Amino acid sequence: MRTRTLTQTASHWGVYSVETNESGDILNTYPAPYDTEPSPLIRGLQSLVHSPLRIDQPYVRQGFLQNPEANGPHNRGGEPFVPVSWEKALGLAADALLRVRANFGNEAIYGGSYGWASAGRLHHAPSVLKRFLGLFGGYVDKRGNHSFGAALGIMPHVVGRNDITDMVVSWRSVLENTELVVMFGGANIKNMQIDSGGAASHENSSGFMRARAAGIQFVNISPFRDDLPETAAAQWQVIRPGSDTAVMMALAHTLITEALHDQSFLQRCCVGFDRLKQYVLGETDGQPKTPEWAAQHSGMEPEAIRALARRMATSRTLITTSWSVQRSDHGEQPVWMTVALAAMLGQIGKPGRGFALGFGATNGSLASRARDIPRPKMSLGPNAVKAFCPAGRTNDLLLRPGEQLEYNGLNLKIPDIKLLYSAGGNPFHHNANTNRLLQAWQRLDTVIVNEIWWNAAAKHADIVFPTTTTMERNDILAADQQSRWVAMKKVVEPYKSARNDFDIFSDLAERVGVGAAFTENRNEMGWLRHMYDTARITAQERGYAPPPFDEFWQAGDYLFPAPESDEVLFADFVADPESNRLATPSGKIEIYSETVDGFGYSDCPGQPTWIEPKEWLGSPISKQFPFHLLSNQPTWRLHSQLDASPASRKNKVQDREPIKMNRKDADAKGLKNGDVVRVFNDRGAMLAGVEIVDDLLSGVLLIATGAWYDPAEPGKAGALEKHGNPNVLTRDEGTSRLSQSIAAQSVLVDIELFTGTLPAVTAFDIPAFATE
Ligand SMILES: Nc1nc2c(c(=O)[nH]1)N[C@H]1C(S)=C(S)[C@@H](COP(=O)(O)OP(=O)(O)OC[C@H]3O[C@@H](n4cnc5c(=O)[nH]c(N)nc54)[C@H](O)[C@@H]3O)O[C@H]1N2
Ligand SMILES: Nc1nc2c(c(=O)[nH]1)N[C@H]1C(S)=C(S)[C@@H](COP(=O)(O)OP(=O)(O)OC[C@H]3O[C@@H](n4cnc5c(=O)[nH]c(N)nc54)[C@H](O)[C@@H]3O)O[C@H]1N2
Ligand SMILES: [Mo]
Repeated sequence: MRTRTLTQTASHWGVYSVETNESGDILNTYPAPYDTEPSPLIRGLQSLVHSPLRIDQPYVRQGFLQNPEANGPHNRGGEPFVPVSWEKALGLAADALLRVRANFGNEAIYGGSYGWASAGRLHHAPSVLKRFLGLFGGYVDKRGNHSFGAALGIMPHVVGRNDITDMVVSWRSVLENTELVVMFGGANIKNMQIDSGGAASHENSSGFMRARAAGIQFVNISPFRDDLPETAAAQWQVIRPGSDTAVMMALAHTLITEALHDQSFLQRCCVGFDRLKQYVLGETDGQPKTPEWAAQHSGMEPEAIRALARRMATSRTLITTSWSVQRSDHGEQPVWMTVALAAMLGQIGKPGRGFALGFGATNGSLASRARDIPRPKMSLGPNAVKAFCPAGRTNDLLLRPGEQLEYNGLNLKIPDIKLLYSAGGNPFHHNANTNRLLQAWQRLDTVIVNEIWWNAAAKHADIVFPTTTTMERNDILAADQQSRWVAMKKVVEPYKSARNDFDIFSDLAERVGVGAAFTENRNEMGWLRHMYDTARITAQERGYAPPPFDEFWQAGDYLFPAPESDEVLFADFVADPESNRLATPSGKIEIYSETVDGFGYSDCPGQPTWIEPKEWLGSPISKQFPFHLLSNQPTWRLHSQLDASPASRKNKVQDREPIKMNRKDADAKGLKNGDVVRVFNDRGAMLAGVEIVDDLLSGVLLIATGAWYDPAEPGKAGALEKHGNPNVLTRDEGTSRLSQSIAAQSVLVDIELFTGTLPAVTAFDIPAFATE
C-alpha cells in the first residue's frame, strides 16, 4: 500500500495542504477547508519545487571567480556560471563584504532589497538579509514602496497618516451603508487572490455580487472595463490613462458651481479649501476646470461628469482610487484630490462613505478584521547607516553617486554603492527602465543574490546562493491584513543543496564575526517558538487568547475573532476635530499644505493640481509613439513569481506575454489575434503576443507585468526583450520630487507586427555553465 502524506503550508495566495508520497514526490495541493473561494494560483508552486529551473547549488560568475576584486564595467548576465562549493561561495561573499566595508564603509552596501519574497515570518528573505547587514554595521536601505509610494509620500501631509493599507473600507461596511461607489481604476478581482505575507481565506471577490443584490451602484472610471467584474453591473466611464485628476477637478467644479459641497464640513475639518476652490474656478491660472475642460483631457463626456457629481452629492458615496492610478507621473495628485473630493462631499468619517485607497487591491483589504493583531516576527535590529534611497530610484542610486536627489523636502546625497545584496525580490522585475538598470548593474563591484530559480535576478549576479521554497521549511504565516496565524510545515526536504535564507545568513554572520548575535543561539524551531511566544504575550495584553505554541502548531492555525463592527476611518476626528487632531501641522485635513508648498516643487505644489504627465495620450510625443502602455498585475502569477508555472505559460501567446489591444487599433495596424508584435519606444523594445479585446480604450495597450526578462543578447543594455517584460519600456523618473515613487504607468510606445525570424523564448532556460 502506498502512503500519502498531507502537510499544511501557505503562500501569499493561500493556505493549502500538499500531498506527497513516501519518495517525497509532490502529488497535489488542496486549499484550506475554511477557504471558500480559493485562488487557482495555489497549484502554481507544486510543479516548480522540483523543476530543472531550480538552482541546485551555489554558483559564481566566471569573470568574478577569476578576479573578485575587479571594478566595473562588468558583463553580468552575459557570462557563464561556475558551480562552487558552499564553502567557496560563502567565503567569496564574506570576503567581498569585508573588503567593501574596509575600503568604502557600510554606506557602500545596498541592502534595500525590495521584494515580496514568500509568505512566512522567519524565512522572510529581505528581513533576514537586513538583520544580517544591520549586525554587520549597516547598509543603505530603501524607503517607500512600488505599490503605493506616491500615496505614502503625500498622505502624511494631507491626513497625518501613512498606513495606506488601512485606508480602506470593508465589504461589511459597504454592504450596510453605501449607495454609490465611484472607483478610479476599478477593483480588478484578479488582484484579490493575494496578500502580502499570505492570504488565508478568500471571501472578498464575491462581494460585488452581494453588493449588487443590495442595490449598491458602482461606477468604474478606467480605460479597461474588466477592472470591475461583470457581477458589479457597473457603469463604465472610460477615460484616458493619467487623466483622473482632471476628472476629479471637474467633479469639484460642478460641486462648487452648483453649491453641492459641504461648506460646514470643509470649515470644521479641513484647511485650505479656498485655495483649491480658486484653482478649480480658474481664478489662479485663468483656466476654470470645467467638465468641458476635463473632457478634452480625459475623453469623459462633460454631461456624464456633471451627472456623476450630482449623484455623488446626493448619495451615500464612497470614492475609491486604486493604487495603479498613483503609480504614474504626479501620482500624488489623484490621491490628494480623492481626499479633497470626499471632504467636499462631507462624507469622511461616516461608515461606508468618504474615501478608500486600494479597495480590493489585495485580498485582505476588504475583510472585517481587528487592527491590533500582533505578528510573530524576527527583529531586524538597528541599522547604523542613515543614507537611504526611495524605492524605485535604484537606477539613480547606482548611476549618480555623489549627486543630490530631492525628496520630500530633503536633499539626499546619493551614496556610492559598490556591493548590492538582493534576497526575496527580483530587481529585473520591479524596476522601471530595465536597460538603464542594466547599465547601472554593470557598474557595481559585487552583486550577491539569494534565489530559488534561475530567473533574471540570479542570472545577473556574481554570487548565487540557492534558497528553498516555503515547502522546504517550517514557518509561521501572519499577515497584516489577515486575522489568522497559520503553521507552515515542511513538506519536502530541500532541493539538492539549496538552503534556507536564515541558514545562509547564519553562516555568513559566523564568517564575519556576528554569528551568535544573528542566531541568538536559536535554530528554526527555536525561533518559531520564540517569535510566537513573544507575539502571544502582546496578543494576551490586547485581550486575545492564542494557545501555547505546541497547541497552535498541532492545530495548524489560530483565528483571531472578527470585531463586532469595523473601524470607521477618521470617525473620531470628524466627531471632534479639536480634541482628536490629525497629525498634520493644522491638526486638520490639509487640502492646502503649507509644508508641501514650502518645498517649492513645481511637480507637487501646495494643493491638488492638474499637471500633465510627461508621457500620455495628450503629450506631443504621442505623434511618434501613439499608444499608452499600461502594465498591470498578472492574473496567473504574483509579479514574476510562478511565471514558469503551467497556468502562467498556458496563457502565453506563441510563448510571449499577451498584450491586450482594442479591435480598432489592431485593424489599423493590420494585426490579428495570436500575432507576435514588437512594442517599442526610445528606451527599449519587447516582443509580445496580440490579444484583441473590445473593452479597452482605443489607443491603450495593456500587458501584465512579470514575464521573466529575456534579452536577445544577455548582458547587453538595449537588446530586444523576447518575452514581453514591459519594464524595458517604462520610465524610471520619479512621480515627483515629493515621493520619488515609480511612474511605471506613464509610458508611450508604438507597436508593429514582428516580421523577422522569431527568436525562441529562453527565459526558462538555465544559464551556460563553465568550469573554473
Ligand atoms: N511595469 C511595472 N512594473 C512594476 C509594477 C507595475 O505595475 N508595472 N508593479 C510594481 C509593484 S506594485 C511591485 S510590489 C513590484 C514587485 O516586485 P518583486 O517583489 O521584486 O516581484 P516578485 O516577482 O514577487 O519577486 C520576488 C522574488 O523573490 C524570490 N523569492 C521568493 N521566495 C523567496 C525566498 O524565500 N528566498 C529568496 N531568497 N527569494 C525568494 C522569487 O523567486 C522572486 O524572484 O513590482 C513593481 N514593478
Ligand atoms: N493576481 C495578482 N494579484 C496581485 C498582484 C499580482 O502580482 N498578482 N500584485 C499585488 C500588488 S504588489 C499590488 S501593489 C496590487 C496592485 O493593485 P492595483 O494597482 O490596483 O492593480 P493593477 O492591476 O496594477 O491596476 C489595476 C487597473 O488600473 C487601471 N489603470 C491603470 N492606469 C490607470 C489610470 O491612469 N487611470 C485609471 N482610472 N485606471 C488606470 C488598469 O486598467 C489596471 O487594470 O495588486 C496586488 N494583487
Ligand atoms: Mo505592489
